[in-house]
Amino acid sequence: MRRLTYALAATAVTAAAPALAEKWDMPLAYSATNFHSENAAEFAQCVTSGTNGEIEITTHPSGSLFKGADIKRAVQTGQVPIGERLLSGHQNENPLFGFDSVPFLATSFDDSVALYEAAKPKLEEVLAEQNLTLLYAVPWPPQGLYFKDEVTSVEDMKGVKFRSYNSATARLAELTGMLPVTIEAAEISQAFATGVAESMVSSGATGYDRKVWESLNYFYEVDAWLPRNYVMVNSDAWNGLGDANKTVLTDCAATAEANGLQLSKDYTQFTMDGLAEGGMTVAPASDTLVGELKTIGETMTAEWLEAAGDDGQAIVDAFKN
Ligand code: PCA
Repeated sequence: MRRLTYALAATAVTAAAPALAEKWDMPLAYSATNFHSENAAEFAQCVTSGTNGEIEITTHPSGSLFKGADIKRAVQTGQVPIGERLLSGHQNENPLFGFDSVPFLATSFDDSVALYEAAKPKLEEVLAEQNLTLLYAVPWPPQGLYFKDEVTSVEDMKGVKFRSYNSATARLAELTGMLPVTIEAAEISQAFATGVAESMVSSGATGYDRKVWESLNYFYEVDAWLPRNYVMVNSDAWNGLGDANKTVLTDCAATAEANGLQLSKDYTQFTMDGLAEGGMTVAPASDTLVGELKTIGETMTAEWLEAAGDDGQAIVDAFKN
């Protein structure tokens, strides 16, 4: 009897002993002041306090730990357990990652959410095959066009040096006769200041965050698409967690997804106002330009559907129904 009591006591002591604290470094591609990064920092805090420090997440913004283009591989290979990246940044690897950058497919926040829900099961499957577990995803505000000089039609875009952030934006440049150069958002202020690039497609939020009015003069609202950032965990790291900590991460992720969406909505007008205060002309694109971009959008949609095959078509069908 006594032996049994001791045995039970020993078990109780083991169970009560605090688990070894894990420090998780979380690379982010975008600057600390960007709303995605601020949201990720809150998510990190939520996990750290929710797990009583058993998992302590530290965010590393601006591509300071891993450059944007290297973050997914770093998480996949376990160099870091968690990270955030622009999802469509991987569409050259698998067209499905570009479902949210098909021009004019989903142009509002509501449609962005519906498209994401339609794509999520397949997205999770593709990520799982790569040893990645999806935690949350947040859309950027609608994408518009930035230029140095006034642009009223595609004709005005010919030969302009254009900063791209994924293969869809590089293709857009090609189809409008511009010269694409891939540059991470964290480095665009310098690229514009030195003339390496003189235009881009992006959100008001990124232009505002990077103070592009120092080099550029026009922002045309196009609402072409709303690309997402997503937060992924290495699946081995995920599987190694206890159920309680998994629940904390999942709950904090759900909060971050909801908060991030709201922040993105709030930032849409706020940052366009900020661009105007910085001295830029902020206006809807001309009817001519919109019409021409829609035609280009049809070409790009057809190309994406061709590349993404049945899975891509199934996402579009689920979104439209
Ligand atoms: N900002 C990011 C992606 C989309 C956006 O609005 C960027 O320009 O890199």
